[in-house]
Amino acid sequence: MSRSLVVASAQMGPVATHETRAAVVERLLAMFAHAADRGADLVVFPELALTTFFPRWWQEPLAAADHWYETEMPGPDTKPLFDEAARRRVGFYLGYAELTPQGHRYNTSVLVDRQGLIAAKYRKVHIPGHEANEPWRPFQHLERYYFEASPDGFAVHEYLDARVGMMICNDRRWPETYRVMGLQGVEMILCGYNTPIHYAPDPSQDVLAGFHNQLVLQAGAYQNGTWVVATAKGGIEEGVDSLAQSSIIAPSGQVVAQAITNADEVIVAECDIDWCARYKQTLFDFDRYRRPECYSILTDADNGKSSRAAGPAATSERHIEEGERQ
Ligand code: ING
Repeated sequence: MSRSLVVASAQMGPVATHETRAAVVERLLAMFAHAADRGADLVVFPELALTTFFPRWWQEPLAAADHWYETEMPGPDTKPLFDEAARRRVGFYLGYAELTPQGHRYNTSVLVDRQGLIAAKYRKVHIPGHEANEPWRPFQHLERYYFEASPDGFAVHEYLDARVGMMICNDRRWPETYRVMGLQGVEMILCGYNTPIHYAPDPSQDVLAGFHNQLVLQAGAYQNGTWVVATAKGGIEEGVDSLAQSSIIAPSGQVVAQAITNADEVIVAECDIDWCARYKQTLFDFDRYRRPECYSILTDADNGKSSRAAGPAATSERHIEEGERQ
Protein backbone atom coordinates (compact mmCIF):
# COMPACT_ATOMS: atom_id res chain seq x y z
CA MET A 1 0.00 0.00 0.00
CA SER A 2 1.66 3.26 -1.06
CA ARG A 3 1.85 6.26 1.24
CA SER A 4 -0.37 9.13 0.19
CA LEU A 5 -1.27 12.53 1.62
CA VAL A 6 -4.32 14.57 0.69
CA VAL A 7 -3.00 18.11 0.62
CA ALA A 8 -4.87 21.40 0.27
CA SER A 9 -3.42 24.72 -0.83
CA ALA A 10 -5.55 27.41 0.82
CA GLN A 11 -4.90 30.49 -1.29
CA MET A 12 -5.81 33.90 0.09
CA GLY A 13 -7.02 36.95 -1.72
CA PRO A 14 -5.90 40.36 -0.45
CA VAL A 15 -5.65 41.24 3.24
CA ALA A 16 -6.37 44.93 3.79
CA THR A 17 -4.31 47.04 6.16
CA HIS A 18 -7.24 47.53 8.54
CA GLU A 19 -8.28 43.85 8.53
CA THR A 20 -7.96 42.42 12.05
CA ARG A 21 -6.15 39.16 12.74
CA ALA A 22 -9.42 37.76 14.06
CA ALA A 23 -11.11 38.53 10.74
CA VAL A 24 -8.25 36.99 8.80
CA VAL A 25 -8.33 33.86 11.00
CA GLU A 26 -12.04 33.55 10.25
CA ARG A 27 -11.13 33.39 6.55
CA LEU A 28 -8.43 30.80 7.27
CA LEU A 29 -10.85 28.72 9.36
CA ALA A 30 -13.44 28.74 6.57
CA MET A 31 -10.88 27.42 4.09
CA PHE A 32 -9.53 24.96 6.67
CA ALA A 33 -13.04 23.52 7.16
CA HIS A 34 -13.59 23.26 3.42
CA ALA A 35 -10.26 21.48 2.99
CA ALA A 36 -10.93 19.10 5.90
CA ASP A 37 -14.40 18.35 4.46
CA ARG A 38 -12.65 17.40 1.22
CA GLY A 39 -10.47 14.92 3.10
CA ALA A 40 -7.29 16.98 3.45
CA ASP A 41 -4.62 15.74 5.85
CA LEU A 42 -2.66 19.00 5.56
CA VAL A 43 -3.56 22.60 4.61
CA VAL A 44 -0.93 25.05 3.30
CA PHE A 45 -1.59 28.75 3.93
CA PRO A 46 0.45 31.64 2.43
CA GLU A 47 3.48 33.60 3.62
CA LEU A 48 2.69 36.41 6.10
CA ALA A 49 -0.89 35.17 6.04
CA LEU A 50 -2.18 37.13 9.05
CA THR A 51 -1.67 40.67 7.79
CA THR A 52 -1.34 42.76 4.70
CA PHE A 53 2.12 42.55 3.09
CA PHE A 54 3.49 45.38 5.25
CA PRO A 55 7.05 45.41 3.77
CA ARG A 56 5.56 47.43 0.90
CA TRP A 57 5.74 50.52 3.17
CA TRP A 58 8.59 52.27 4.96
CA GLN A 59 7.95 52.78 8.67
CA GLU A 60 10.35 54.25 11.15
CA PRO A 61 11.39 53.70 13.78
CA LEU A 62 11.28 49.96 13.14
CA ALA A 63 9.42 49.55 16.42
CA ALA A 64 6.49 51.36 14.80
CA ALA A 65 6.00 48.15 12.79
CA ASP A 66 5.93 45.84 15.83
CA HIS A 67 2.16 45.42 15.55
CA TRP A 68 2.61 43.51 12.27
CA TYR A 69 4.54 40.76 14.07
CA GLU A 70 3.45 37.82 16.25
CA THR A 71 5.19 37.59 19.62
CA GLU A 72 3.58 34.23 20.38
CA MET A 73 2.38 31.36 18.20
CA PRO A 74 -0.31 30.40 18.81
CA GLY A 75 -1.49 33.68 20.22
CA PRO A 76 -5.06 34.60 21.21
CA ASP A 77 -6.06 35.34 17.60
CA THR A 78 -4.44 32.27 16.05
CA LYS A 79 -5.29 29.68 18.73
CA PRO A 80 -8.68 28.89 17.09
CA LEU A 81 -6.74 27.57 14.10
CA PHE A 82 -4.64 25.27 16.29
CA ASP A 83 -7.75 24.11 18.15
CA GLU A 84 -9.48 23.31 14.85
CA ALA A 85 -6.43 21.34 13.71
CA ALA A 86 -6.72 19.16 16.81
CA ARG A 87 -10.50 18.87 16.47
CA ARG A 88 -10.41 17.89 12.77
CA ARG A 89 -7.05 16.08 13.10
CA VAL A 90 -5.72 18.02 10.12
CA GLY A 91 -2.30 19.72 10.06
CA PHE A 92 -1.32 23.03 8.50
CA TYR A 93 1.54 25.30 7.37
CA LEU A 94 1.16 28.97 8.31
CA GLY A 95 3.39 31.89 7.38
CA TYR A 96 3.66 34.92 9.67
CA ALA A 97 6.00 37.69 10.85
CA GLU A 98 7.83 36.62 14.02
CA LEU A 99 9.22 38.96 16.70
CA THR A 100 11.22 36.93 19.23
CA PRO A 101 11.60 37.81 22.94
CA GLN A 102 15.24 38.72 22.14
CA GLY A 103 14.03 41.21 19.51
CA HIS A 104 14.86 39.21 16.38
CA ARG A 105 12.49 39.63 13.43
CA TYR A 106 11.95 36.75 11.02
CA ASN A 107 9.69 35.88 8.11
CA THR A 108 8.56 32.57 9.58
CA SER A 109 6.39 29.53 8.92
CA VAL A 110 5.26 26.76 11.24
CA LEU A 111 4.20 23.21 10.49
CA VAL A 112 1.40 22.15 12.85
CA ASP A 113 0.44 18.50 13.38
CA ARG A 114 -2.88 16.70 13.77
CA GLN A 115 -2.82 17.35 17.52
CA GLY A 116 -2.60 21.09 16.91
CA LEU A 117 1.02 21.18 18.07
CA ILE A 118 3.95 22.87 16.31
CA ALA A 119 6.01 20.09 14.71
CA ALA A 120 8.55 22.42 13.05
CA LYS A 121 9.42 26.10 12.57
CA TYR A 122 11.22 27.58 9.56
CA ARG A 123 12.67 31.07 9.11
CA LYS A 124 13.15 32.49 5.63
CA VAL A 125 16.69 32.11 4.30
CA HIS A 126 16.61 34.25 1.12
CA ILE A 127 15.41 37.77 1.97
CA PRO A 128 14.65 39.73 -1.23
CA GLY A 129 14.14 43.42 -1.86
CA HIS A 130 16.01 46.26 -0.16
CA GLU A 131 17.00 47.68 3.23
CA ALA A 132 16.67 51.43 2.74
CA ASN A 133 13.68 53.63 2.05
CA GLU A 134 13.39 53.87 -1.74
CA PRO A 135 10.45 56.18 -2.44
CA TRP A 136 11.16 56.08 -6.20
CA ARG A 137 9.30 52.79 -6.27
CA PRO A 138 5.50 52.74 -6.81
CA PHE A 139 5.54 50.40 -3.80
CA GLN A 140 8.51 49.11 -1.84
CA HIS A 141 9.80 45.63 -0.98
CA LEU A 142 11.51 46.26 2.36
CA GLU A 143 11.87 42.67 3.56
CA ARG A 144 15.59 43.30 4.19
CA TYR A 145 14.62 46.13 6.55
CA TYR A 146 11.91 44.21 8.39
CA PHE A 147 13.42 40.72 8.59
CA GLU A 148 16.71 39.05 9.45
CA ALA A 149 17.81 36.10 7.34
CA SER A 150 17.47 32.73 9.01
CA PRO A 151 20.62 31.44 10.73
CA ASP A 152 19.25 27.88 10.52
CA GLY A 153 18.93 26.90 6.85
CA PHE A 154 16.57 24.21 5.59
CA ALA A 155 15.50 21.11 7.55
CA VAL A 156 13.36 18.10 6.64
CA HIS A 157 10.97 16.53 9.14
CA GLU A 158 9.17 13.21 9.50
CA TYR A 159 5.55 14.37 9.30
CA LEU A 160 2.40 12.34 8.53
CA ASP A 161 4.61 9.44 7.38
CA ALA A 162 6.46 11.60 4.82
CA ARG A 163 9.65 13.68 4.77
CA VAL A 164 8.40 17.26 4.70
CA GLY A 165 10.31 20.55 4.38
CA MET A 166 9.43 24.25 4.26
CA MET A 167 10.45 27.30 2.24
CA ILE A 168 9.03 30.82 1.93
CA CYS A 169 8.44 32.84 -1.24
CA ASN A 170 11.79 34.06 -2.61
CA ASP A 171 13.42 30.80 -1.38
CA ARG A 172 11.54 29.04 -4.22
CA ARG A 173 13.59 30.92 -6.83
CA TRP A 174 16.90 29.50 -5.60
CA PRO A 175 17.86 25.96 -6.70
CA GLU A 176 19.90 25.56 -3.50
CA THR A 177 16.67 25.61 -1.50
CA TYR A 178 15.34 22.45 -3.14
CA ARG A 179 18.70 20.65 -3.33
CA VAL A 180 19.57 21.18 0.34
CA MET A 181 16.25 19.53 1.23
CA GLY A 182 16.57 17.04 -1.63
CA LEU A 183 19.84 15.82 -0.13
CA GLN A 184 17.89 15.24 3.10
CA GLY A 185 15.40 13.06 1.20
CA VAL A 186 12.53 15.54 1.15
CA GLU A 187 9.30 14.21 -0.37
CA MET A 188 7.09 17.30 -0.02
CA ILE A 189 8.11 20.96 0.21
CA LEU A 190 5.56 23.48 1.51
CA CYS A 191 5.72 27.13 0.45
CA GLY A 192 3.75 30.33 0.96
CA TYR A 193 4.31 33.42 -1.19
CA ASN A 194 3.41 37.09 -1.70
CA THR A 195 4.66 38.07 -5.15
CA PRO A 196 3.87 41.49 -6.61
CA ILE A 197 3.43 41.27 -10.39
CA HIS A 198 5.38 44.51 -10.88
CA TYR A 199 9.12 44.18 -10.25
CA ALA A 200 10.36 47.75 -9.97
CA PRO A 201 14.08 47.05 -10.62
CA ASP A 202 13.24 45.46 -14.01
CA PRO A 203 9.64 45.87 -15.23
CA SER A 204 10.39 43.62 -18.22
CA GLN A 205 9.96 40.73 -15.76
CA ASP A 206 6.37 41.68 -14.86
CA VAL A 207 4.76 39.83 -17.76
CA LEU A 208 6.78 36.72 -16.81
CA ALA A 209 5.69 36.57 -13.15
CA GLY A 210 3.46 33.54 -13.64
CA PHE A 211 5.95 31.79 -15.91
CA HIS A 212 8.84 32.32 -13.47
CA ASN A 213 6.70 31.04 -10.62
CA GLN A 214 5.84 27.83 -12.48
CA LEU A 215 9.38 27.47 -13.81
CA VAL A 216 11.08 27.37 -10.42
CA LEU A 217 8.43 25.26 -8.67
CA GLN A 218 8.28 22.64 -11.40
CA ALA A 219 12.06 22.50 -11.86
CA GLY A 220 12.68 22.24 -8.12
CA ALA A 221 10.14 19.43 -7.77
CA TYR A 222 11.44 17.43 -10.74
CA GLN A 223 15.19 17.85 -10.06
CA ASN A 224 14.76 16.63 -6.48
CA GLY A 225 11.94 14.12 -6.93
CA THR A 226 9.66 15.90 -4.47
CA TRP A 227 6.11 17.20 -4.25
CA VAL A 228 5.83 20.99 -3.96
CA VAL A 229 2.79 22.81 -2.59
CA ALA A 230 2.92 26.58 -3.17
CA THR A 231 0.20 28.88 -1.81
CA ALA A 232 -0.23 32.54 -2.73
CA LYS A 233 -1.70 35.54 -1.08
CA GLY A 234 -2.73 37.14 -4.38
CA GLY A 235 -5.02 39.70 -5.96
CA ILE A 236 -4.90 43.48 -5.65
CA GLU A 237 -3.85 44.12 -2.04
CA GLU A 238 -3.66 47.82 -1.06
CA GLY A 239 -3.34 48.72 -4.74
CA VAL A 240 -0.60 46.17 -5.50
CA ASP A 241 -1.50 43.37 -7.91
CA SER A 242 0.03 40.15 -6.60
CA LEU A 243 0.40 36.80 -8.31
CA ALA A 244 -2.11 34.09 -7.33
CA GLN A 245 -1.89 30.77 -9.27
CA SER A 246 -1.31 28.61 -6.17
CA SER A 247 -0.37 25.11 -7.29
CA ILE A 248 0.44 21.56 -6.29
CA ILE A 249 3.33 20.04 -8.23
CA ALA A 250 4.20 16.34 -8.55
CA PRO A 251 7.76 14.93 -8.38
CA SER A 252 7.51 14.65 -12.19
CA GLY A 253 7.23 18.44 -12.35
CA GLN A 254 3.61 18.18 -13.52
CA VAL A 255 1.04 20.61 -12.13
CA VAL A 256 -1.67 18.42 -10.55
CA ALA A 257 -3.83 21.30 -9.24
CA GLN A 258 -3.83 25.08 -9.68
CA ALA A 259 -5.99 27.90 -8.36
CA ILE A 260 -8.06 29.72 -11.02
CA THR A 261 -8.99 32.83 -9.03
CA ASN A 262 -6.97 35.49 -7.21
CA ALA A 263 -9.20 35.26 -4.12
CA ASP A 264 -9.61 32.85 -1.20
CA GLU A 265 -9.66 29.46 -2.93
CA VAL A 266 -8.94 25.89 -1.82
CA ILE A 267 -7.37 23.41 -4.22
CA VAL A 268 -6.84 19.77 -3.18
CA ALA A 269 -4.77 16.87 -4.51
CA GLU A 270 -4.08 13.33 -3.37
CA CYS A 271 -0.28 13.07 -3.39
CA ASP A 272 1.32 9.63 -3.73
CA ILE A 273 4.45 10.08 -1.61
CA ASP A 274 6.04 6.93 -3.02
CA TRP A 275 5.94 8.55 -6.48
CA CYS A 276 9.07 10.44 -5.37
CA ALA A 277 11.08 7.21 -5.61
CA ARG A 278 10.42 7.08 -9.37
CA TYR A 279 12.82 10.05 -9.65
CA LYS A 280 15.03 9.71 -6.56
CA GLN A 281 15.91 6.12 -7.46
CA THR A 282 16.42 6.61 -11.20
CA LEU A 283 17.42 9.84 -12.95
CA PHE A 284 18.17 11.69 -9.71
CA ASP A 285 19.83 8.92 -7.74
CA PHE A 286 22.23 11.31 -5.98
CA ASP A 287 24.56 8.57 -4.70
CA ARG A 288 25.00 7.09 -8.18
CA TYR A 289 25.08 10.16 -10.45
CA ARG A 290 25.76 13.33 -8.48
CA ARG A 291 29.34 14.73 -8.44
CA PRO A 292 29.81 16.89 -5.30
CA GLU A 293 33.58 16.91 -5.90
CA CYS A 294 32.84 19.08 -8.95
CA TYR A 295 30.54 21.51 -7.14
CA SER A 296 32.74 23.01 -4.43
CA ILE A 297 32.24 26.55 -5.79
CA LEU A 298 28.63 26.27 -4.62
CA THR A 299 29.67 26.80 -1.03
CA ASP A 300 32.64 29.16 -1.49
CA ALA A 301 32.34 31.95 1.08
CA ASP A 302 32.88 34.57 -1.66
CA ASN A 303 29.88 33.30 -3.66
CA GLY A 304 32.26 32.35 -6.48
CA LYS A 305 33.13 36.03 -6.91
CA SER A 306 36.79 35.25 -7.58
CA SER A 307 35.68 33.15 -10.56
CA ARG A 308 33.55 35.91 -12.11
CA ALA A 309 34.54 39.18 -13.79
CA ALA A 310 34.80 41.89 -11.10
CA GLY A 311 31.71 44.08 -10.93
CA PRO A 312 30.49 46.89 -8.64
CA ALA A 313 29.40 45.81 -5.17
CA ALA A 314 25.59 45.93 -5.06
CA THR A 315 24.14 48.16 -2.36
CA SER A 316 20.55 47.51 -3.41
CA GLU A 317 18.71 45.82 -6.23
CA ARG A 318 20.06 47.19 -9.53
CA HIS A 319 17.45 49.48 -11.10
CA ILE A 320 17.38 48.66 -14.79
CA GLU A 321 15.79 51.57 -16.68
CA GLU A 322 12.84 50.74 -18.91
CA GLY A 323 14.17 49.80 -22.33
CA GLU A 324 17.81 49.86 -21.12
CA ARG A 325 20.02 47.47 -23.08
CA GLN A 326 22.65 45.44 -21.23
N1 ING B 1 8.39 38.11 -2.78
C1 ING B 1 8.95 38.06 -4.04
C2 ING B 1 9.29 36.68 -4.58
O1 ING B 1 10.42 36.21 -4.58
C3 ING B 1 9.83 39.37 -5.71
C4 ING B 1 10.06 39.03 -4.28
C5 ING B 1 8.83 40.27 -6.02
C6 ING B 1 10.55 38.74 -6.70
C7 ING B 1 8.58 40.57 -7.36
C8 ING B 1 10.31 39.04 -8.04
C9 ING B 1 9.32 39.93 -8.37
O2 ING B 1 8.33 36.09 -5.06
C10 ING B 1 8.80 37.58 -1.61
N2 ING B 1 8.00 37.85 -0.56
O3 ING B 1 9.85 36.95 -1.50
